[in-house]
Amino acid sequence: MKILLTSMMVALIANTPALAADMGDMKMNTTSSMQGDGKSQVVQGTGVVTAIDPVKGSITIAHEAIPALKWPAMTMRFKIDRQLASTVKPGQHVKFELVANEMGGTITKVTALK
Ligand SMILES: [Cu+2]
Repeated sequence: MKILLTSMMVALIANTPALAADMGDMKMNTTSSMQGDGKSQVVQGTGVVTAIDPVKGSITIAHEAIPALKWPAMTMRFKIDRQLASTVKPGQHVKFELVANEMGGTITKVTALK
């Protein structure tokens, strides 16, 4: 499983210069937030939007593994600002920034990928 994930990530990085740059940012963000209170962490990830609830202000994303949080790939719901939620649609592959904590997380940035 670990070997599979690692080789997937290597393949992704090799094929996607932009993603490689994002991974670098993620490491820097992780380092700086670990010097803070340790309760929340800003990380970046990618995934596919599976549902949006603008009324509740939630978005469900089938996200890829987030090594900084030791999260495997999974589908989960996050909080999101309603206006931000309106910028993406279910089915879109997105890049996102997440403020993660023990209770889940809040999406603070989300951008559709081509
Ligand atoms: Cu998750």
